[in-house]
Amino acid sequence: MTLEGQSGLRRLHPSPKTGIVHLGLGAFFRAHGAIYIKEAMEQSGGDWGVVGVSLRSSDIRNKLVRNDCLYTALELSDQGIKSQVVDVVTSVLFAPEDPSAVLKVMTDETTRIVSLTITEKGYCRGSRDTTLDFEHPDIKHDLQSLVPKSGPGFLVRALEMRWRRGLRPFTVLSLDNLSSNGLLTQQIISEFASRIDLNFANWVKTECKFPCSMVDRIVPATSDALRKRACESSGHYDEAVVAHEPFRQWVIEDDFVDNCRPDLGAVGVKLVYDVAPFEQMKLRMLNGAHSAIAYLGSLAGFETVAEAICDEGIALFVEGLWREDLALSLDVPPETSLEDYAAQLLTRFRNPEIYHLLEQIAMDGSQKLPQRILGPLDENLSAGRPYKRLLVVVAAWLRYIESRSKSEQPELNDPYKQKLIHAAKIAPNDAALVENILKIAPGYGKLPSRRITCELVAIMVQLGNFRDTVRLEGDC
Ligand code: CS2
Repeated sequence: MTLEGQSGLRRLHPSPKTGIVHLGLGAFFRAHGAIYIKEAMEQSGGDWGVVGVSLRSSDIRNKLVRNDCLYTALELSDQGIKSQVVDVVTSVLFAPEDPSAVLKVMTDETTRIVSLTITEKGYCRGSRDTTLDFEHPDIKHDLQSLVPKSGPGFLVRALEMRWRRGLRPFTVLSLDNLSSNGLLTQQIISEFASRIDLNFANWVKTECKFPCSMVDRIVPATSDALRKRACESSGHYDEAVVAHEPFRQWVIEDDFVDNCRPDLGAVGVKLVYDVAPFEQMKLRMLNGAHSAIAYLGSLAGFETVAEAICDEGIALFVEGLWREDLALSLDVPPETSLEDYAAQLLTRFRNPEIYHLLEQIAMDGSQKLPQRILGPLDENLSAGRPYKRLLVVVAAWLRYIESRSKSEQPELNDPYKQKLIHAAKIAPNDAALVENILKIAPGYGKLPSRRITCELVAIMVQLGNFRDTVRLEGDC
């Protein structure tokens, strides 16, 4: 039996009315935010249907349109599989094909929230990491044109249209793994708006809201094997299926335009005054450890997180990273035990049912390491706290790039790919490799002093002997 192209999903009830436009309709939002929103509407009502927008690929639009915009979400754990159909997405647009339709729905009076999972690189940050890169080709284009290409471009042009029409702004809700994601988004949108009209920029500053948020759920990329598995357990073939772990968490600053939002508090979302401690703990402990496992695990020849974390050396390294290098860098959220949080992370990473590819996490290192590893590294260096394991992660990333520069396959997946590969290729030795590469990516510029370069080189030499490096106990 061929399953391809068949779908058992048809909508039996009318779609909900739309209140949210989501930019970047990848698996993560469909397995996390969309499910919370569905539950909030079931609990408390409200018109919070979601128009999904894909900025880069038509793939998910094509799959969801064949499905009446429904999809299956599978919860995977050693307790078995739980499956549900999510019906909160009302339509999907592929932005490059019809940018005007995207602007139209973003300027609709009923749209009160525009949420984003456009990934770290989608913010088009410049070398200072928290500002917009006006040399970015898409931003250059979007400044000249009323028909945008980038995420920031769509947000600014839609807000501008609302301002010119005298409408209220929408809340911009960033759900990406970036430090102070709301503030960062506000900063880049304000910089862009100032280039258009200062009165408009002032309106953005005073009327628009950019709450910070922390999102958490492990969502592996959907594969054909997963689609088959989903079909066996649910009885229908769904090309748009997403898989996720049982755990989920969402913490949001409760600061929405006109207080308009779904009743997320009713379904377990924490609505708080200050997200920073939650976000920092998650970004450093979970995402930082993920990056460590991705680069060290790839160098050691593992494929998935669950496989790599079962390696004693990698597990010891990650536990040391949490205990020695990260714990002291955190302002732990109220009523939270960091030890319990770390123990829970280990269990989540070990979930044998989640086939979370190291390759998926290793991509876009130039965009991910600044908030996960370089931030605490910089702070620990200034405060005289332990930092060697953080340096090991940077060294592993450098070796990973170097190995990708030696052959075309598998290729490096990073917005700075060309520059990074070139820098690795022309480096005559490890010291030059460290200096060439760290000069390129945003946020890395402030790192290398001579001492740090030497330490990185020494670790890179040891990484040749992987097991000695990951067992960095005591002496660091
Ligand atoms: C991962 C995250 O791909 C990555 O870089 O670290 O997607 C991670 O799985 C999520 O943030 C978990 O909430």
